[in-house]
Amino acid sequence: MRQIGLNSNEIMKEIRDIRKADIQWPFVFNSICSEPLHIGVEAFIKGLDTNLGDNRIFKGTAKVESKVIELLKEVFHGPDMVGNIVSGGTEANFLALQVAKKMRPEVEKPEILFTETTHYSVLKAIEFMGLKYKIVETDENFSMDISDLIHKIGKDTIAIVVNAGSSELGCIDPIEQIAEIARENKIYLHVDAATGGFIIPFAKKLGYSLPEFDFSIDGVSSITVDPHKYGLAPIPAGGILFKNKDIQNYLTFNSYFYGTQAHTTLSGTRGGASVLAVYAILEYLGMEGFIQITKKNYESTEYLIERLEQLGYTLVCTPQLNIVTFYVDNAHNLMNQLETKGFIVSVSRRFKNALRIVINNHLNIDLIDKFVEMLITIDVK
Ligand code: 0PR
Repeated sequence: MRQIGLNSNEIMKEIRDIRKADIQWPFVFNSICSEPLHIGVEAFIKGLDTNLGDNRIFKGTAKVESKVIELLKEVFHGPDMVGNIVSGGTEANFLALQVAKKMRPEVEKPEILFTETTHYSVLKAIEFMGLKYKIVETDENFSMDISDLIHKIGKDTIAIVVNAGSSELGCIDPIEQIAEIARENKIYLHVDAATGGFIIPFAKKLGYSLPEFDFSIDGVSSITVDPHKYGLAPIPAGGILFKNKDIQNYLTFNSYFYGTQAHTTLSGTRGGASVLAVYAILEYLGMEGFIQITKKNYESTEYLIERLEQLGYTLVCTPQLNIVTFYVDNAHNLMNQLETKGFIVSVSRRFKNALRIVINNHLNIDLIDKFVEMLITIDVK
């Protein structure tokens, strides 16, 4: 570290230069996260010194977290829903599996079932928590295969994790059918809607026919839904929602100080800035604002698909959300070439011969045109 500190102007100039090396949003075609809404950033800044690990100090901000959950009750059809704004989808998935594990102390080798399309945060949680798992097969739509699920359920199965939708393809599992099976077998059902949580409810209002995924389904115990993805909040802002307080209570950890509230999250010290940002965005956009953003994202997605199909590309699957994956020759090489031209796309390890494009709020039809023109230049068919 330097002996004598620099002046703030110099430091801020360096910070601005550093940020110039980051890819600018109009070129980001692979991200489930997006440029946060300005109102969210403003609210975030107002909360930089807050810590929801100590609600005795930050009484005002703590109340806002309850308000956020209250606002989301209607969106996710959970009248008795409780939850927290956490660091992201990974923490939310950890918390859900921890509840599932604590609910079944009698099971010696607890096992979790999910498909290969499930986000790797679930595998992280399993490894950290010493759990076992089995992969359930997917059907032709890359959704959980019901007959294989029934086949794989055993006496040690404590939880099923389903996608709404998957991070690679945006596929939604048949959650209603799975919930029925989970209920019959008394198995905890967690929905990972980190990606789809801020899309599906609004897309349904626009008339898109998408499967049910939330607490309206009897048997769903918890949902991961991330404001820092399609909720357009600044990072970090994940969300864990439980159907009711009795379920969340399995997570309760007492602090060792009198008067400090019991914790239900992984982090102790927890920034309230995220909570203020999420609240500001929910209030600012309202249902109608989210519906309009979702409409634009679907129109852009449909436009991209149309252009790709005109060029002769074939989709890996018909997207349910705003993720488009299409087959190409030598995907890795194409991804690298696009990157040298400034465009970021992804190639998944499972679909090695396909490019994956994520449409989010920072993209529009003009930017899609620019991207497609570049694709044509590089990948002449
Ligand atoms: N569950 C699902 C369905 C997800 O899509 C993700 C992240 C998670 C859980 C984990 O959430 P956190 O990353 O908030 O802990 N999905 C993205 C992905 O892996 C994360 C991401 C976002 C990656 C933007 C790259 C990027 O530029 O695809």
